[in-house]
Amino acid sequence: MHTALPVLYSFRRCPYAMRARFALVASGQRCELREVVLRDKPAELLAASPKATVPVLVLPDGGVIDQSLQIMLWALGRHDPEGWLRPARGGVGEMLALVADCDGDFKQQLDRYKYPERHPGADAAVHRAQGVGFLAGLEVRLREGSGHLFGARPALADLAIAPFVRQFAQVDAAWFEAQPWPALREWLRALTTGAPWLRATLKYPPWRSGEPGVAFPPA
Ligand SMILES: N[C@@H](CCC(=O)N[C@@H](CS)C(=O)NCC(=O)O)C(=O)O
Repeated sequence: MHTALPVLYSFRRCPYAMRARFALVASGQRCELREVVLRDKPAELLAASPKATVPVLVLPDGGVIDQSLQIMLWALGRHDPEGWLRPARGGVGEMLALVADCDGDFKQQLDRYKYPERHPGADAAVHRAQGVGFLAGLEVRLREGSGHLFGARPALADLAIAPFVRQFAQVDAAWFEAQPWPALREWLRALTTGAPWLRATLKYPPWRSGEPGVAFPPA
């Protein structure tokens, strides 16, 4: 079947794929979603993007966008009814800088805190402590910005970063609850229980080559 819609290779629980799906939902950009099993990636994904990470968006003209943040910017650049690229405070450059901090050092600490066994010599407690600075910084921003990272309403940075904060929070929920971060907890709670989050995190069966994917965003 030839389709005029972009094809999104996605994995439900991947925080990078989540942020791409959030932007596709916010922009109303329709696509064909193909749920991937990471240990058994489809040949079509590998052909489109040999680096073989999700998310990957294949455009109808054959163009390939294989970085989650670029998928967000592409979708929102086409249609941005909620103003995710026009935050109430600051601008896109500042948002991208904060996302880079998340994807850089914070993600490293998260991986070593969550899966110390995959990183020889890693001590979970040390990496948790090293992730605290980023989270405490978010708490300050949320208090100053009246509830969101760049002002009073959600923007690109909130949805790009929240999936990673959620993973960090879930490693040891009791520890996270005990931290002096009420604004961060409320931000996470509100985002993760909101309709856009729920719409973007529905469960789909793995895609099989030759079969159509599912229409995304869901109706
Ligand atoms: N920089 C990439 C990172 C994407 C990424 O690392 N995704 C993980 C899943 S969360 C992945 O596909 N890993 C490859 C694998 O597990 O085989 C992006 O922003 O899209």
